Amino acid sequence: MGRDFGAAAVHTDPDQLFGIPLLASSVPAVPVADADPLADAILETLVHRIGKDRRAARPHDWLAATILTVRNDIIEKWMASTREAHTMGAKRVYYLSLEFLIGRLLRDALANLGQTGEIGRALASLGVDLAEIEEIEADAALGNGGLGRLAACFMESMASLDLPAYGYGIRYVNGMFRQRIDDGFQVELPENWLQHGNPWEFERRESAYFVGFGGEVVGSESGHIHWKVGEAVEAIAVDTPMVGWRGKRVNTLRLWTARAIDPLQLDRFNAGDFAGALAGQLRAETLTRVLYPNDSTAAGQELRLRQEYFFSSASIQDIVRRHVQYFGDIRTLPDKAAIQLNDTHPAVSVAELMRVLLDFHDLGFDEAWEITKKTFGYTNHTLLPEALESWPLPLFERLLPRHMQLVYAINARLLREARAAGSDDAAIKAISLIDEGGERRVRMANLAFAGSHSINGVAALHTQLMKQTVFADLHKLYPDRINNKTNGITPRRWLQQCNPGLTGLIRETIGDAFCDDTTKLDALAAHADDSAFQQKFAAVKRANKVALAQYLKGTMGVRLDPDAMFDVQIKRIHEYKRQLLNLIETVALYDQIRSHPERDWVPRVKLFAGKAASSYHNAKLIIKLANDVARRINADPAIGGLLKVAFVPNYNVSLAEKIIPAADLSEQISTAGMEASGTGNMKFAMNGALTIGTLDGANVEIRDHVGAENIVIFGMTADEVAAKRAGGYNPREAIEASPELAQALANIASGVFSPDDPDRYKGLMAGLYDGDWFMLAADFDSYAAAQREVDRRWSSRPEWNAATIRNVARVGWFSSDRTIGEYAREIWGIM
Ligand code: 26V
Repeated sequence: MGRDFGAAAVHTDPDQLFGIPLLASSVPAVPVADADPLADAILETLVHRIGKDRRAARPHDWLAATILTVRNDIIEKWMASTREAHTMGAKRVYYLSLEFLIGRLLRDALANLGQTGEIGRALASLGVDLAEIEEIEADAALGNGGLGRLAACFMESMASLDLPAYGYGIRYVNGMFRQRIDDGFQVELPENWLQHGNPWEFERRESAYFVGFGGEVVGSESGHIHWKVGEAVEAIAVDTPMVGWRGKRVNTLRLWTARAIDPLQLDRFNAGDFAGALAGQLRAETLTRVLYPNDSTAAGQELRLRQEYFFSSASIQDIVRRHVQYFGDIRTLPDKAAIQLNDTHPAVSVAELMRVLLDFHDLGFDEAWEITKKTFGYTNHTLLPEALESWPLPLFERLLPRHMQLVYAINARLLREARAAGSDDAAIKAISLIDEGGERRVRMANLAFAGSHSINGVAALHTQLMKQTVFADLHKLYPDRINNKTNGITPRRWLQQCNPGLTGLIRETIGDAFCDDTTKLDALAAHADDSAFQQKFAAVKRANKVALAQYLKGTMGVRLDPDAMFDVQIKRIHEYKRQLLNLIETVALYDQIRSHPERDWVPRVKLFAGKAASSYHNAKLIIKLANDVARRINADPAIGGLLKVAFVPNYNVSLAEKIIPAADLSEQISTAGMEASGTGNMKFAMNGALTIGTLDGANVEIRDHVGAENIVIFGMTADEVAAKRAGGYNPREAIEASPELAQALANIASGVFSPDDPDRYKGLMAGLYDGDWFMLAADFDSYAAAQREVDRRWSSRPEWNAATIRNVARVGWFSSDRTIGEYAREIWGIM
């Protein structure tokens, strides 16, 4: 578990005690800490907890000492929050998620506690720069993308709204892979966020549960059903405090780590089989070793199902244990616990709770099923068929034989209800928990739906499509269950912390009411046309761009002109998100600039960042294309700096916090109907970028809020996409109708950007002619025209500034506080 910060861990390694201090030059010769009790506290922690002399301390030692000092204050609040929930007998929320993309925590915690200033001053008196040590904190990347980041925003908002809530997930030793770009290609490297230890976490050895796998189900003499497991591991709780805004409340993020029950098999060890003696431990630890780096296709691997059951079982056992301990009667569970399933990854929890209620609490099936449905809510985050989880039935049965029985029993009941309600054979097939077409599979989305009283989508359009497509028949059967909760983002991290310049300007202009209620940002609209305010607003943006340019100069050696438009697309690389559409338009623009250098082109910097799933061939090829396009365009003197392209490696939360405040244009260009919500779209708008986007996901609602005149919308609607697909879409026709597109595709296909391997993109381009599932060709002309409209607006800067100010003013509704308020009132029944 890395360094042990919990115990009085003292390093006695002489090298460490007397090593060369990295911050030596900034350590004042005369101690000045005496006057500041906080500085004393940090120093005291450094010496007694980290075991470092002040002169020998390295940045990571200062970071750990600072976190441990701040943590003391957090612990007090944490205990008070827990005590309060207990004495009030409050209903608790449990957010079950296989991903929590929380990023760095120190800046967040300090800002929410209102201690940034005092800690900064205390550290300065010790010769340490707070910003510098904040920067070296590891970015906790326990998630893939939007779904994981949403869980992190929700944890912060639940604490900010003073809701007693627990997040449950897995403490992966290796989170999202580190991305290196080698010669333009993505290379995946293991991520190692725990290498310097993790001073935020508390291991709770007393909170441990057995989780079983395999074996068989037997009936005992007493008539009880007994699952004789084939193998068991121990789940150990590791808790991280989640601090709410203004330090109101501190909640718990409880992540499970797997341990072997018998970590060292002494008999084997004594027999000389040293590796064999540790094999059980290795096998157990493998369970919580790595995050599945895949958000496109079901991993289809046994380990993934094991991870899902492991964390579901431990969480359900913990929730039931807490309930019984506090309230005595398991029958009151739905009154005191709301469990939210973040997508289907924890859906096996439905069967697990049933098992606990039936096999350990002796409830009848009907009663157990009512309790289960009242307790669970399920959030769907994608309609992509390849991302809808299902497990081969033989695998499910082998790993979870008791749950398999329960799935059958639940299914029998579900299909009985469906038949009674008049569902026809086709509907029955669609509703069934078992997919019978081809190899039999257990459908996790149907299980989650059946076992929940609420099923929500994450944006209005997405929810509507859920009703019309994947859940059409289940929706007909249970028309009251599907509801919408449009996503949101925490304004603490995504405005106040990442953009102090803009936050300061807003505060001096409209006061700080927006810090507690982002809808108060609307007061800014009154200043949108005020040219003095516009100038200050533009100056903040420019300063952010200068800072980003400097950072990228230092990290990747690219020179960016802060006066050019920063046009940004950062998110997971996926064909439906259409980074390729952006790149093809970039190539077309490049062509145009070369052919018409005399025209009044708007200087642009095109920034891309994002990771591709390791197995996703086309996504990785798109990364290579971005780098190839960048290499060629950036080296072309004929372009005269009018166009610059950069692919920034290793996209993560911390990088997003740097890029978003510096963006002028936000690219949200998915094929309509495919992006469930998007949350980057909200972050950019809140930081004063203009959106170019399709009517997809939350873009639709962003347009409604900021006003159609303050966003650039292009392309087909979701209905038009569906109609075109149904009517036999012919991409070749679309390409031939657009000379600009045809030329760009020909350039890419012929190796203009890949002279070292001219055929590199032949297949990718042929795919557009042959199928173009994501309809790039159909939307290309509309997109290119929208880009020229963006140019026009940029050229009239007062108009641009007014529009981006109105975006900031009107996007306050997209705070995750609003989203969580809706979950609390309408799903969880706790506000
Ligand atoms: C599926 C799988 C399949 C097995 C391997 C690992 C894995 C990981 C993730 C997923 C599903 C990802 C779904 C997802 O991230 N959806 C995104 O959710 C965001 C928050 O609601 C939303 O803003 C994005 O539009 C949506 O794509």
